[in-house]
Formats: sequence, structure tokens, C-alpha cells
Amino acid sequence: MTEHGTSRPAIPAAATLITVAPTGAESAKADVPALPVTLDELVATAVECRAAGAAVIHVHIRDADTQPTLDLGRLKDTVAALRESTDLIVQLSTGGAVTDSFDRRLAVLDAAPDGCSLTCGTVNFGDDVFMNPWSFMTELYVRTQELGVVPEFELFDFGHIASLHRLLDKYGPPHGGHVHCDLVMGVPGGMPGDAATLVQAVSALPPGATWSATGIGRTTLPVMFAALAAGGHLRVGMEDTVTFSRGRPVTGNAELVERAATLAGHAQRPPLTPDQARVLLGMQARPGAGQ
Ligand code: KMH
Ligand code: ZN
Repeated sequence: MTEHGTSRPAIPAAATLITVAPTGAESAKADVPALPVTLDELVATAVECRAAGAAVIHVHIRDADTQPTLDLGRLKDTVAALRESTDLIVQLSTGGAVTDSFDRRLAVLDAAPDGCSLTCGTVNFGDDVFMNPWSFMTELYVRTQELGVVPEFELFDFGHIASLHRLLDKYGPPHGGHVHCDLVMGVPGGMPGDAATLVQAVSALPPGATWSATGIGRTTLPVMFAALAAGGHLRVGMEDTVTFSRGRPVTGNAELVERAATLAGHAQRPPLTPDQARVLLGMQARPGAGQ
């Protein structure tokens, strides 16, 4: 029981948090017709992915022309629609697209999501640069603490892990008190997506932190297998890969979640429900849940 008299679900000793990242900011709808870009498409994907085993949805949105946007009104509508249709934990991207300004990225928190991504350093990103200087990281982090949004620390490279330690040392624990990280592997410019790198990265994380991993493109499967073997959680979705297997495009996010859930089950660590995941991540219960 909590101090409010509501009971929270127990977290199974061995279970897997599955995050779906359905859209991203990089793929074009014209090239990837199955990419969810409208609010209706996003909500439909979210419902399917929840049924397939996802507990968290990492959200990037698009405008009426299918281009990436951080429009605050659209973000608020998106958070509301996802909460209306699912019990998924709604994590908004503060990374946006490489072209988004710091101010717009900071303002994402005003849409009041459950959680947000917080990337712990700048990284080469294919031919682009994904900018996350220390001053931006710290401003975003302090804002998450003030607004009660739970950050997920996105780590694209080893220097990002060092910056995460520096952030926690200087500014204290995140809202909710628990540190959860996501290793984003295989970005051209970041750490490679292989088992040896994953094990080394995990060994450098702050004590007590939980972590998930995702492998971009063709590193999706090796990173998923390595993460399961090392006791980690999983992120999958069309933000990270649009190819299901060699030469076969992804038909929808749900099949990526289904595959992750099946493999997690084989690893004897079946998917966590969103309410269980809230406990793991130090988030408050949904209003009305667990009573
Ligand atoms: N779209 C990338 C530039 C995040 O969502 O926080 C950044 C990204 C990370 O996807
Ligand atoms: Zn993202």
C-alpha cells in the first residue's frame, strides 16, 4: 500500500520492459508507408503495441505534411490521445530532429508527459550532428526535476555515460529517484551495436540504474540478443529499424514488439505491464489504477 492507500503492482523478479519507438524523426513517409505519422495512425499503433507487450511509447510526432515537428499543441493532443486510448507510459522525445532548436526541445516538457528522453551528449549522427551540449543537458534535467517528468537517459557513446555520472553528481537523482538509461547503439558516429560494446557500456552505468538497449538498423537483432543475455530491457520500433529481416520491410511496429516479447519470453523474462513499469521507473501510479 502507498501512503494514499492504493496498492501498486509487484514487479516480477525477472521481467522485461519493452519500449516502442514507433516513428522517429528520420524516415520519410514516402519511403516507409507503414510509418505512423498522423495522430490516428500513432494511436492505432500504440494500441497494437500495448497488446503485443509494450509498456512505454517513445514519441516523435509529425505535422500535416508528415514532417517532424515539436509543435506544443500537437504534442499536448498526442499525450491526451495516447492516455485516452492506452495505459502506456508516454515518453516524449526531447531530441526531436537534428534541426530543432534547444528552446523548442526544452518546451516539450510543457506537454506534461510521464517521461522524456534526455540525451547525455553531442554525437555525430550519420552526416549530421545531434547537439546536446552540457548547458542544454543540465537545463533540461533541472526542468524535468521541477516539472516532475521522469527522464530516460539516452546514451549513444561512452562519453555520454561519463556525462550522466557528472549530471547525477552535480544535480542529484531524477524525479522519482530511479535512474533508467537507454543504450542507443549502431548510430553512424556513436558506439557500435555489438555484444562486447554493450557489456562494457553496462559495466560503466551508475550503480542501481536499470537500462534498455536498442540497435539501429542491422544492429537491431545483435543488440536485442545481447541485451536479453545481459539482463537488460528492450527498445524496438520503426524509429530504429524499418527492416524486419534481410530484404523484408517492417509492416508495422507491432511485429517488432511481438518479436521482442517472444524473445523476452524465451529468456524467461516476459514483458512488464505499464503499471508494473511505472513502479520500476519510479513513476506515480496512473490516477485510478491499482485501487
Ligand atoms: N532524432 C534524433 C536526432 C531522442 O528521441 O531523444 C534524436 C533522437 C533522440 O531520436
Ligand atoms: Zn527518439
